[in-house]
Amino acid sequence: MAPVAPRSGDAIFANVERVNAELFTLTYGAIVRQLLTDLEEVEEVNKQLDQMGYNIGIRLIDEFLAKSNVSRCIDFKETAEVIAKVGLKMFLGVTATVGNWDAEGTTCRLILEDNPLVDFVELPDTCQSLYYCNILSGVIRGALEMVSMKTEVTWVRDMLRGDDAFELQLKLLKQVPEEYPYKDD
Ligand code: MYR
Repeated sequence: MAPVAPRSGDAIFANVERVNAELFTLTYGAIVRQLLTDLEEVEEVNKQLDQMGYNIGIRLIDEFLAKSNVSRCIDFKETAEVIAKVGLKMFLGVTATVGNWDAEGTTCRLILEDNPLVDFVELPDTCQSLYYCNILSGVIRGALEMVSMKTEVTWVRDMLRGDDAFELQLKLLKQVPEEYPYKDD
């Protein structure tokens, strides 16, 4: 029998990454399915996914800032680019294209180049109003809130609902000025 050729470290890591990504995708699918069973109403599941994402986002921002070395953004346009090119890449392995800015520079849209959350997913007819990826919009909203930006993050296109892309709208509602934490006596 021919000896088994050892695989290079790179090949093993690529394989581990792929398996981790699949496990993550399948685990997320199982969570959504459980929520649908428990909550029954699709609208409630949408809310719950958003809330779960928010709870993750408010914690994940620390890891993001520590690992990315990103410093304060000068405006919301820069923030959106950082999310699209650094944040999504770091936690989801994808990037997005930012566009469709309004005149004030407070609303834009992000088109995801890919969406690993939906691999293997098909929505049954009873769930056509489900925002399956609402966890993601919640994560972004939560993370931004921790850096003083109150936002509304919504899906405007969703391929699981028959659209031709995954597109998020980011709307800056309020930028809370950060206060100097110490009082001068
Ligand atoms: C700042 O001005 O303080 C920097 C703001 C950077 C915010 C970046 C938020 C990253 C959110 C990551 C989303 C990941 C989704 C999977």
